Amino acid sequence: MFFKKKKPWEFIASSEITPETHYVNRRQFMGASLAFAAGAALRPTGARGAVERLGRLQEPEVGDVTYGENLRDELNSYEQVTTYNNFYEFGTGKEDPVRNAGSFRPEPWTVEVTGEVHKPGTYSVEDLAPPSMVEDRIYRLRCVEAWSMVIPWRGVGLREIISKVEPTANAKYVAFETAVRPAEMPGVRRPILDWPYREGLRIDEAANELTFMATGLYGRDDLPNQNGAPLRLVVPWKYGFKSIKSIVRIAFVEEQPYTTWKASAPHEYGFYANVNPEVDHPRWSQARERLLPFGRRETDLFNGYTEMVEHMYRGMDLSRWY
Ligand SMILES: Nc1nc2c(c(=O)[nH]1)N[C@H]1C(S)=C(S)[C@@H](COP(=O)(O)O)O[C@H]1N2
Ligand SMILES: [Mo]
Repeated sequence: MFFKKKKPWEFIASSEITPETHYVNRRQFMGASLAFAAGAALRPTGARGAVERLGRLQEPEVGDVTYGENLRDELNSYEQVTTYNNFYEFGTGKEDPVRNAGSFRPEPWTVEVTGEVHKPGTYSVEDLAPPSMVEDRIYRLRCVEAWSMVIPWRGVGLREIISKVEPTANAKYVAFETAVRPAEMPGVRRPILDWPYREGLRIDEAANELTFMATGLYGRDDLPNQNGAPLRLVVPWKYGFKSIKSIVRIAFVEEQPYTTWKASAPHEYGFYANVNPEVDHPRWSQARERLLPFGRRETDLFNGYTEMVEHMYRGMDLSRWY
């Protein structure tokens, strides 16, 4: 008898993904969502000033939730996934994206594909992620701030997009850029980061089977604005900041591209940014993480995806990946 080995995104059956807005994980989240709401209420809110120092960004929030025991991996609720976000174009608070992204218009949308490709051009979201190719995948998202969520995404493998645009042999890296729309994105009116938000991957990382371009979540075909509508990257073995949102430009390039967080604080954020419990952030440990809304777990090397990615880093110095 032949057993097909399960892919890492198949461990939670897709039948458990429901399109319900208030999907509640039966065993955990009845109590948890109350704890989450209480935590949110206790968390300091209010506008932080324009003078906010970079050193204060991407900082772990501690003391605002009650730690439970290490939890099994269970889906976070739709509400958690769409109301606790990092998307600095809409502000630096966790509730800012959901609060401020309402007037963002993700339609119509085009993505410019440039550089070392045989088929450069302006593509629609449907060109890049045709409905016939869309699939659901459950991934843990591990933020560098030491929290994680388990999210059921919908979208296409980035490798499908790469094969469509046909990189040349000179393409060694892929660079991504987020939209900059001051009228719709209050965060970009302030120099919080060096806009546009930019991220990148080595070409083999981009073509890895795990690397995903999300166009929806929770069994829905569209992505909420605060999660990066209409299309955003998901790179589950790397810290969340690599998973760039609302992408307008994809460039295939020869040299390692400029990336926003590395440029902002090179001593704190690297290009590779692979999840690694043994390499602490200079200001906090990465050994453990808060599994939102109220759990706690040990952090896994490569966020638990070692088997599918470690071959790409053989010979590299683990301690320098940060
Ligand atoms: N354009 C853009 N992309 C971004 C960010 C951002 O501020 N701007 N934040 C990143 C960070 S730090 C994280 S943890 C994830 C959060 O994704 P989520 O809000 O969908 O959970 O998005 C990443 N992508
Ligand atoms: Mo993050």
